[in-house]
Amino acid sequence: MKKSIESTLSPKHYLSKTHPIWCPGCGHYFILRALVTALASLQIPNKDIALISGIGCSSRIPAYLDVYGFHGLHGRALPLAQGLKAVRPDMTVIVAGGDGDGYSIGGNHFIHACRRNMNVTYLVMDNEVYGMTKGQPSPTTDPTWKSKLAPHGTDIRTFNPLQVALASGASFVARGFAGDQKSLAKLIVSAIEHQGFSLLEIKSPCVTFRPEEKEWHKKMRKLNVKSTNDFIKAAEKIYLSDGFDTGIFYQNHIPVYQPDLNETKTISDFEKEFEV
Ligand SMILES: Cc1ncc(C[n+]2csc(CCOP(=O)(O)OP(=O)(O)O)c2C)c(N)n1
Ligand code: SF4
Repeated sequence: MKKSIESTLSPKHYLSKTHPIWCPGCGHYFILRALVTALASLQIPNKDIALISGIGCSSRIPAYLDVYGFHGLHGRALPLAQGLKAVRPDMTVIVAGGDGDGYSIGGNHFIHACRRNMNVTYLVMDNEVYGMTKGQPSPTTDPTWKSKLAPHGTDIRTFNPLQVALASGASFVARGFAGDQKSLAKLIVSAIEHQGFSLLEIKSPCVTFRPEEKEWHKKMRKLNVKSTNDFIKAAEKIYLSDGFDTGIFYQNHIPVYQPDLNETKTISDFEKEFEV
C-alpha cells in the first residue's frame, strides 16, 4: 500500500538547513532534537505549525525548524503567539524561549497567558541565567550564585514558574529535562496534545556561563511525577519539589479561550461606527 506523505514525516523533516550556533554541549540542542522527535510522532504537517520566540540563545530556535517561525521581541513571544492563534485556530502554535525572556521581561504576559488558557504550548528552556548577554542572574537563578553582576549573589528568592503557572490558571503544568530526550519528547507531545495553555518548563544547562549545571543529569528524576487534575494535590507537589522532579504536575480540561472570528471586526467596521 502507498504511504501518504503525512505518515512519513521523520524528525529530520522538521529541521531547517540552518545549523544551530549554540555553544557545544548547550542543553538547547537536546530540546531542539526532542521537539522535532515530538512533531514527527504527532505527524503534524510543517505548514500547520508556527514556532514563536522572543530573544535569547534559546529564542533562536525557530530558525532551526522548517516550520512557520517568528523571532520576535524580548519577552513578547506569548502575545504574538496568542494573536496568531486567535486568527488561525487551525495552526499548532508553539512558543519557545528562555527563563529571562519568559519570566523576567515577559513575566506579565506569562501570567495572563496562563489565565487566558488559549490552545498554545509554551516551552521554557530554563538555564537559570541570561546566556546570550553573558551570564547575568535571571528570575530562576539561585540567590547564592555569584556572578560579575552580583558578586555576592542576588540574595533574592527564586521565581517558581510552576507555582505561578498553577496559581494563574494554566491547565497543563509540567517540568522536563533537556538531558533526557526520550522523556522530554513525550512531555512535548502531551503538551501539544493538551487542549489549552500548557507550560512545559525544561531545565537546560548553559555549559558556558553555568558549567556546574552539567551535573544536573545526576540530580534530575525521570518522569517521577504522576499527573493529577486536583489543584490542591498539584500545588502540594509543586511546593514540595526540590526542582529536580519531572513529569506532568497538573492537567485539567477547562474551557479554552478562542475568540469567535465571525464576531471579529475590521478597522473599517470601527471607523464606520465612529463616523459623525
Ligand atoms: C528590550 C530588551 N532588553 C534587553 C535585551 C538584552 N537581552 C537579550 S537576550 C537577554 C536574556 C536572554 O536570557 P534567556 O531568555 O534566559 O535566554 P538564554 O540566552 O539564556 O537562552 C537579554 C536581557 C534585549 N534584547 N531587549
Ligand atoms: S551561552 Fe549558554 S545558553 Fe547560550 S548557547 Fe552558550 S551554553 Fe547555550
